[in-house]
Amino acid sequence: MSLAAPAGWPDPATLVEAIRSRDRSAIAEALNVLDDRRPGARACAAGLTARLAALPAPGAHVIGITGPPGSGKSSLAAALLGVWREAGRTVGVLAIDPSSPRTGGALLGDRLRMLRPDGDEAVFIRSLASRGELGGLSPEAGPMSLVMAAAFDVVVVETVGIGQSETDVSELADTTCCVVQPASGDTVQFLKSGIMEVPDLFAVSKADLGALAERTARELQGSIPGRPEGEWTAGVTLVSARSGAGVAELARAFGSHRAWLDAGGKVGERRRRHQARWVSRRLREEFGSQGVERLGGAEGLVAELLREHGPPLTRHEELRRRALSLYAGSEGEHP
Ligand SMILES: Nc1nc2c(ncn2[C@@H]2O[C@H](COP(=O)(O)OP(=O)(O)OP(=O)(O)O)[C@@H](O)[C@H]2O)c(=O)[nH]1
Ligand SMILES: [Mg+2]
Repeated sequence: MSLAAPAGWPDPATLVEAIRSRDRSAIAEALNVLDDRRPGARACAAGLTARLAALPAPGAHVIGITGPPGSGKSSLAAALLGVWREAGRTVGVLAIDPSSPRTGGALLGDRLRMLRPDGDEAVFIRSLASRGELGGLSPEAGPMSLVMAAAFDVVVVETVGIGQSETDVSELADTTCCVVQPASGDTVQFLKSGIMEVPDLFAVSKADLGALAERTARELQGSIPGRPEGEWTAGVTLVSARSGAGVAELARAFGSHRAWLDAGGKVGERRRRHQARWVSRRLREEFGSQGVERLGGAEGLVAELLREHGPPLTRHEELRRRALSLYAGSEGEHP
């Protein structure tokens, strides 16, 4: 696939340079291109992600903040942002907003803008519609996080959900934190039922509620399975966005997880695996699980994508063509 810009669309190479120098209008433009379904935009997006994926493993820390509706994710993200900014780090935020009126939770963007009315050039916030009511990640979130990671030291992706394979922010983050609110026994039960493996960190929010929060933290701590020597074991941090308690400690826990990934040279591999899963998931959405089977099955596809790694949008397009030609070979089966 050509990496040149189609007429009328920005030149990907120029755009990537501008993104890396944190040019806000270039970042906004790149995010718009990734969000645009027109063919010219798709071609430009492919060139853009190819260049972004080829950058030397960026130092950016991509953080996923997930958890049930109303658990306190946005408030916590805003508090963490304060800690990171104090440490001089630039921060990009992708807020996947289900805008659930149920919880009365403010959109993260609004909340942050409310907290920092003067505006901060080192912070960039972009809200993204969620795919469904439960806050499923839209397919654009993966490539968008690549743009953010090229520009900022820390990239936060906030999304509702815990562990559903479709909606999992852990598939684009280096470190995923699950936010659990006090006395949410259901959540703890749910977590125990099998997805304790997914988050790298747990935060029990609203610690200012006192004993209730402490009990929830103990319960959660007690259900984290032991890990073999050398493996990462998720810890539980009690935090209050309201009082600020535990926020710096949680920021340190994020740092420790990233340092653990770095020490084991795991960041690049983790990102390649995320990108492979992203491609595989896009193909399943278009061609169904039957289609994926014809391409070698989900596992086989991920293995192939890891073996022959390439920019995600480019690999996706190649495999789409392969799937289409398989279907063209057997008339009338295309879904
Ligand atoms: N007491 C207390 N309340 C909090 C704290 N953090 C958030 N809340 C409240 O919890 C509610 C939800 O907070 P949000 O930060 O919007 O939660 P969220 O998980 O982002 O919500 P959604 O994005 O709608 O899923 C709000 O009413 C907050 O005021 C906290 O540290 N202490
Ligand atoms: Mg929120």
